Amino acid sequence: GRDDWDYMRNGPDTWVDKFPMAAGSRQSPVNIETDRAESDHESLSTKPLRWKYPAYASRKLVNPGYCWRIDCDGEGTFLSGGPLMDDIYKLEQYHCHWGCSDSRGSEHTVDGQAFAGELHLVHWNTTKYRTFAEAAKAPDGLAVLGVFLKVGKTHEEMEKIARMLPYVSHKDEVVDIVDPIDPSKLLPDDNGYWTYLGSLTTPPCNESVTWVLFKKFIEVSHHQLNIFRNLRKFPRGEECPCHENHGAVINNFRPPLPLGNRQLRECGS
Ligand code: 1SD
Ligand code: ZN
Repeated sequence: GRDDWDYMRNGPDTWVDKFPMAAGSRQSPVNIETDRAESDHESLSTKPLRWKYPAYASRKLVNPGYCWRIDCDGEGTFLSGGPLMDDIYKLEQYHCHWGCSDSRGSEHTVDGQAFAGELHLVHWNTTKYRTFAEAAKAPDGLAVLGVFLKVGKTHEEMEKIARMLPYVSHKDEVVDIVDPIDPSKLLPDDNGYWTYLGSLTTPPCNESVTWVLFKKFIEVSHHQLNIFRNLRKFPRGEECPCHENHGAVINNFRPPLPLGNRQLRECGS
């Protein structure tokens, strides 16, 4: 069925059996070969990438069984410029990918190196499409901002999320966010980025995403990542269906796929 995929037995190698789009030529993630990036000043820098996220945009924290996710009220949010040019995108949700240890967890890699995690802010094109679902099917429908997580000091804004995760420890649990969480505080303090055209990294792997990956990572603590690793893949009250890792949500990343003949562009340092 629709939910019949995971990162273990029904892992990325098998997704194509049920989700044919996963075999496409515009898939994500990819390994960023920094030498291959073209600094395309004319088209990327004339209109800088700009965003605005009001504090009240983060509404609900959800455990869908394969990550944590914060669902947003896109009203008043804004992402435009850079590779998105004049189209206006709104924030739909943000979520995270991580490993079982601090040496892996990111989806994209940089010159073959993985990070401990990767945060994704998922936006949709409100200039051209009427709903998120409609945008998700279009080649220019979605824009995802990706931020690499590196182990270091405690991240203050991430701590607000970490503190709430025990309330959604099991699949399908949801809590309202009362203490505002500002997604712009989860972005690095430097705006340099790589950009390319790709896909969702989870089934059905629609080829609808303009990816923007910040060059600079953010730091989160080892303890904060361990709190992510405490999420469970199964609903409360149900017996753990898996004997491995007590049903913990870990290694929820898809390995890199070929960039092929796609263009990789960069802006800033
Ligand atoms: O993994 C997410 C998935 O959870 C879902 O949120 C989807 C958007 O509907 O996006 C993918 S991803 O490509 O942003 N990783
Ligand atoms: Zn993601």
